[in-house]
Amino acid sequence: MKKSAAVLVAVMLAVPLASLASHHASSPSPAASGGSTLYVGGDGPGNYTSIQAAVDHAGDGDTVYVYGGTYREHVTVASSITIVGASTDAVVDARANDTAFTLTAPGITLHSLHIRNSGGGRADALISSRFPATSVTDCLLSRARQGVIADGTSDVTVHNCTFSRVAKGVSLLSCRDTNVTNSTFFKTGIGIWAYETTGIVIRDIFSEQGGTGVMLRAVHDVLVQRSTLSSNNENQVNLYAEYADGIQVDDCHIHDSGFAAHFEECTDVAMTGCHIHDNKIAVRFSESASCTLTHSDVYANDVAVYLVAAENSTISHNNLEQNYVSTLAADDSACDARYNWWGSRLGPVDEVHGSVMRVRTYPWLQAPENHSRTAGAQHAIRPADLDGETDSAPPLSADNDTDGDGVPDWWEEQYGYNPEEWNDHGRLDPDNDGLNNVEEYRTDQWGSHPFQQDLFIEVDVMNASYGLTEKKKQQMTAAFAEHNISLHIDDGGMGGSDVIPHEGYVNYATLVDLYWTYFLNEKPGCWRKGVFHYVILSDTLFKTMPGFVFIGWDEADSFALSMRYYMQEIPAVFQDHVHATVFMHELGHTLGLFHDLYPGIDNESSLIPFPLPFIEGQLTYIRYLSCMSYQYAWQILDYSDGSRGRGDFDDWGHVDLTFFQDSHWG
Ligand SMILES: [Ca+2]
Ligand SMILES: [Ca+2]
Ligand SMILES: [Ca+2]
Ligand SMILES: [Ca+2]
Repeated sequence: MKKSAAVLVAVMLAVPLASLASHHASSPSPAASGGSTLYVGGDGPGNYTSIQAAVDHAGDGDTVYVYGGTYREHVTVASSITIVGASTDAVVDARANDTAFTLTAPGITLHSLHIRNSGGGRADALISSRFPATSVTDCLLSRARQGVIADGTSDVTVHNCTFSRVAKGVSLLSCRDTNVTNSTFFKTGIGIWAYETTGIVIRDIFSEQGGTGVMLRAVHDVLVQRSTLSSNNENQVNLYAEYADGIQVDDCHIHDSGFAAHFEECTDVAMTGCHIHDNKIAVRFSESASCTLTHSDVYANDVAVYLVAAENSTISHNNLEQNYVSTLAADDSACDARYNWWGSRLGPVDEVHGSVMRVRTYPWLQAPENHSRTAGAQHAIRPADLDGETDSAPPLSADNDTDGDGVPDWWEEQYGYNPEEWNDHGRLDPDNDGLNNVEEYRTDQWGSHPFQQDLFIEVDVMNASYGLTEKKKQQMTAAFAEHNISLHIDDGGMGGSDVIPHEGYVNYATLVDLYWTYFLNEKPGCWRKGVFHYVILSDTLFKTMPGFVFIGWDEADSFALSMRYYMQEIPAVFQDHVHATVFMHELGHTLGLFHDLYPGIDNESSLIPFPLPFIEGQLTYIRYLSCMSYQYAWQILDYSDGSRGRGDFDDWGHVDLTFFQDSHWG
């Protein structure tokens, strides 16, 4: 699964960071025409020292030019002006509260700025607009709950921007005619989130190492073109749409992720010219009608096309090769699958699986079609250095901290440090459990130890009756203890556990909001992030999803389980045990155990309801006695140690207690 990713990474590394600088160096205003220019920073006569002061003195058509520097401001813009940074060294820092730019007039352009650190409240964003013709170009947007919010407006343009560590990059809510182009989304929980919006063009975007690249709900007339979505959270979907119609996906490159494209209750979806490989499930149409996949290369996925209650689908003129579990799986679906290349002149010999399906495959192609594989933006730039300078959380006040290193004397004495000699406890992590010594001290009250690996989990529930039983907690704790890891579950005793409100419908966007409200408590600097793994025991997830890992901000430190799913699926007598095993399964993902590490993890073959691939999958992984295998996920409350021979895997040897602080795939 790794070779194409390696090529891509090589390409990405070959892009010098200087090209980022040159992208953003051109400072002339794209919209300056006729108005006057006001200057902020710099040392010219009459220059303003704050952006807000200059903005307040600017009128429609004027330009505010911002010299390099860091401006710790919240700016409200009430006239139709252009704000231009000298380069992205012009930094607007909202100091982890409120919104950086609130736009209250039509026709405002923000160009060539680095905007960062907005607040953690529900409405806080780097840029928030309810007025038409908002334009954001050549900007860097980092560290925020929300990047650009456009709400109830039209003619929104986001062009040539980079989003890094933003929980929701671009939110389009009840908008018309919006464009997001030439932009990069890195470590974004959801890159582009569109709701009840009509007319969206997404072109030449790149999304990597986040949760979901593009998420669409109740939208119409969407074009996703020439975009690359890759290596996003293996438990989420690169391109997800629900209750939407009129979606065209052209020339996109989607690879090395869990699910490439998933359409739920959609109509009129047309994917063409795409290049989709090394995913678990490439394309899924569920309860959807009139969906097509044509002229695409779909290979090296576990399942290439998965139809569930899909009507009137067309899968034609594709090259469908070397998909490991099934090429076309159809459950209660009808599909025209003629004119495909199935990897053999004999056609789909053992490639199509299904039940209650009406699939036509004959005639098929006798040779692969020649598709150009130039699909997808290739301008990936890892904005690795964007996040160095942030306002850090205030230090924990420590009583009797003689050497002022943030950790009190008694703790240092207890663990053999010299309380009169300054230690870099914020970086020291002698037991390599991801908790530095300051965090070990903070969690000392709950039994952590700087020389003994600790694993903390915060559990929030939608119903006070949800949760693990004491007996199951003890069994799970014992399993970890056997591998010298102390498991600490906060389901009430460590200050984080909440009973959170019922949500009628929970999707990835809902989970991001719950994460910010009930885990971070709306504070971007919340110290529990990176210390606790976060769990939501939800009533439901989507319509019928059982559970998955999600990214609430920038890392895969969280998972959610649907309690109703298990109440319906599992006899009451087994429920306590199954809750525990699936809890441990999703927890394992946040410890770095994913399908791309070992294909027996989340082995789709054991789930697919069709006999042949099912039996094959069962036999392949029969010795892998782990809750990470779908085969045993409801039975075994443990990970495997790889000692059982062929098909087994050493989960315990691969547990990475720091993965949830720096998650990555592909
Ligand atoms: Ca000290
Ligand atoms: Ca530690
Ligand atoms: Ca420890
Ligand atoms: Ca909580």
